[in-house]
Amino acid sequence: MAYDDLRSFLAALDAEGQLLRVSDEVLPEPDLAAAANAAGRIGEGAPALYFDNVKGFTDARIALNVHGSWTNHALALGLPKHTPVKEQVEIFASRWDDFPIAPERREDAPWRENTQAGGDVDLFSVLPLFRLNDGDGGFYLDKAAVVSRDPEAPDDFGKQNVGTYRIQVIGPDRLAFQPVPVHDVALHLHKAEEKGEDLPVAITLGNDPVMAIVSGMPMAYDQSEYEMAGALRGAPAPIATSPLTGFDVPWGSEVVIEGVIESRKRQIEGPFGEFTGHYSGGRRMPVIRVDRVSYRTNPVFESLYLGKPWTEVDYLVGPNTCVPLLKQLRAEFPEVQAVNAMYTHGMLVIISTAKRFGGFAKAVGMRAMTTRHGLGYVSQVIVVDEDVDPFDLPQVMWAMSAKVDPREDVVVVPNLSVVELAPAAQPAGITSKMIIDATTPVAPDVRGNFSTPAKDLPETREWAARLQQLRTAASSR
Ligand SMILES: Cc1cc2nc3c(=O)[nH]c(=O)nc-3n(C[C@H](O)[C@H](O)[C@H](O)COP(=O)(O)O)c2cc1C
Ligand SMILES: [Mn+2]
Repeated sequence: MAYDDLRSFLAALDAEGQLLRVSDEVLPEPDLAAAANAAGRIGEGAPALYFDNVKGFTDARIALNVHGSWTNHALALGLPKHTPVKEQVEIFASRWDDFPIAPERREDAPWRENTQAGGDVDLFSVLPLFRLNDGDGGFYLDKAAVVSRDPEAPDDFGKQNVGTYRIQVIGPDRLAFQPVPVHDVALHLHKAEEKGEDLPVAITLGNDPVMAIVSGMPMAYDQSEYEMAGALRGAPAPIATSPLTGFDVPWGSEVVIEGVIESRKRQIEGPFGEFTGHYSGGRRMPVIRVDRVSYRTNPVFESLYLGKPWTEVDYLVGPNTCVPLLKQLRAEFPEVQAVNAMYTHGMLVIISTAKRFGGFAKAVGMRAMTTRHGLGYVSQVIVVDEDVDPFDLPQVMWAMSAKVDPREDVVVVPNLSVVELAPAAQPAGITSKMIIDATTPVAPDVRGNFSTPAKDLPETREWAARLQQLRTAASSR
């Protein structure tokens, strides 16, 4: 089942009992963010939240926590709601192999219904804005997709980018945003600023659930997020041409904001409670002038709470970080079995791999750090044997506790790149990184006493099935 817009997905969540409508009057602050924060504290399976009675707003519809549980993530991918997370990652990886699926261009985009342009642009009249964490410096659009084109290749569909970057609303027609240097929009902006040109952008808000996933996914520079959305949906992604920039934007979005990133201008943005569980400070960031806003009648404003994990962002960027790393590693090392990069957008990654020779696992770890995403995020890598499941943390802890000789198996490399947001970085943007090789040494690496591993008994598999049957029979009595 592919959802063409946020509304149809909210309806599907509702039908599955995964949308909680809060109809009692609430305060915009702190109720909205506190409710979304709480959704991450009530155990697995939390629903999306929908508010339409918010004090001070006469006409607001606010959706939060839309991807904020494995249940909702499964439904976003059109899977049965109880699909275990490891299986969701496997299915995600197999759908990736269908990339690219060309998008389908449609004419009748529903966000064409209403327009503000030029001096009439007033984002405060369209969006029911509220702050998330109590130290935030202002109002944020933190689940929007930013569409931009490579100024040197404006007709290259693959190089047109769709990415999620936090956006602060600093005026009725002004935004500031934070492009991390390893990301595609930063590259586009760099090219435009070299020429002294503004960079046009289209920002889409309230997107279909798969667009939200691909927009935050670290794919290769020239891979199209729309063509990846098609692969993940199992159907072409519906797109439309935005009226001002002419960019390709999701057909079903609630709001489309167009304008330019003003060349070489910077303004204070932040602070903002981030995915690291810490605030970024206020820093000088690029600014956007908004020239046109298109929006649906009765738009739904979607936002996302993030802070101390786990929150919605951790679900949203869990599988979508695991799978690109898996594919990029396997392209060079087919021995790699599985990648669990679900901790803080892959700041810590667990990789299982077969080994060709001694030292191999450490090479796999180093490669993870030098992937594009790795350059900005991957700071700690735990490498385990192919028979250890990186999604089964007790097994990973067993490998760490039983197979690691700290002096030989922990590699620390100083002064590598990381996002400025990494709280442990020193100075901001620079960190040491670590590989823990928790694999069994293989020749010519002859260390330790690993010659007699205790393997599961040959009959165990049969007995596991038997126990399951006996248990089912007992519970149905
Ligand atoms: C909710 C959310 C907020 C994000 N905020 C930012 C941000 O402010 N700046 C940034 O560079 N990346 C941010 N990211 C991460 C990027 O979206 C992600 O790494 C993605 O791969 C970047 O796309 P790109 O590779 O096409 O540039 C955010 C992701 C999510 C899901
Ligand atoms: Mn991209």
